[in-house]
Amino acid sequence: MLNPKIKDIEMREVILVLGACGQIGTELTQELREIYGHNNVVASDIREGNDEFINAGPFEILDATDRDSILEVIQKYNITQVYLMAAMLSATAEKLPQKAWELNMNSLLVILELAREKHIKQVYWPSSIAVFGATSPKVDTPQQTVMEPSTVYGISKVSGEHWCNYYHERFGVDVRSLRYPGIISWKTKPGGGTTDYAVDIYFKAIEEGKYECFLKEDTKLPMMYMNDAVKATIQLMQVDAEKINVRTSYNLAAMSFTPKEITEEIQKHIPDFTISYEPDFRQQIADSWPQIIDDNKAREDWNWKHKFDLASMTKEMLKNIQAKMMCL
Ligand code: VAH
Repeated sequence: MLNPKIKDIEMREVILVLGACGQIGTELTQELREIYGHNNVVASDIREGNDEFINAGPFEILDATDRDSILEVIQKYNITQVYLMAAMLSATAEKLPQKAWELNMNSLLVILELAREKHIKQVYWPSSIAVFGATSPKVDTPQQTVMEPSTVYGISKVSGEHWCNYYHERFGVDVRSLRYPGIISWKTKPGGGTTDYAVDIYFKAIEEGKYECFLKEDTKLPMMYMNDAVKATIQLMQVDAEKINVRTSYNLAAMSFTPKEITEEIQKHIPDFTISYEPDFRQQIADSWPQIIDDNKAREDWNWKHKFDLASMTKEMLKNIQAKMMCL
């Protein structure tokens, strides 16, 4: 009988999060540290994060496309899992198409190759509802359907999904992925996304009592509260491999709403809050995306279920933003 301690060490997961200072990366890293222990989750990003984050566990400055530096960190900490959260989002990607492609694709290919070479046991890579385009069904968008994205971000994500499936089928790499909707959080603001309005609106409602929205009032988009997104990500990585029947990326959903609907929900708490609409280039991006996602495959295969809806998320957002402002 092996000394149980040795077995534990052999089974110990040590996780590297690339892009740990981003909107999802920050909260994902914090939750992983709660589960696996602070010293078993190495946070990394292209630049230093805030002190609280840096001092909460191991941190490394890493370029997510730099294979040799990443391999050095993998060997330094005996990494077993990599969460690749570094990416350029939809709106910024339209301004820097080549850079977006390089970051979003080269980082994935580096990690998939390191996994093929057995330096990593398991990989998580986020896709997005941006993989769908104007020719995809807008309502109850299925797991498999026409996918003709018209944004650089969507093109990089649909390409990445096929690379993930190829590396799994051809080399047995255990890479797992979710098509995130717009993610809403209060701890770390998003950067460069088309769905960012749904975060900014809460901050502006409290700070200024008014918000100028860059999308039209009836633009319905799939959205999710950060807690649900982090829960789904870790749940997918922990489920037994035989339960996973999709190795491109799973549709994931919680709610869909328009700027008008989120405004009305905020006004239940801040009655004088007002909104104006000045659509910009991001309207065209949003118009190419689905309105309501069918995520039954994730619910059937690994028992996914969301917790937050628009009303409960709005309560959480306003409560936490107000508390955060009191501390400033
Ligand atoms: C973006 N937040 O707006 C991201 C997301 C579905 C949208 O991929 O680009």
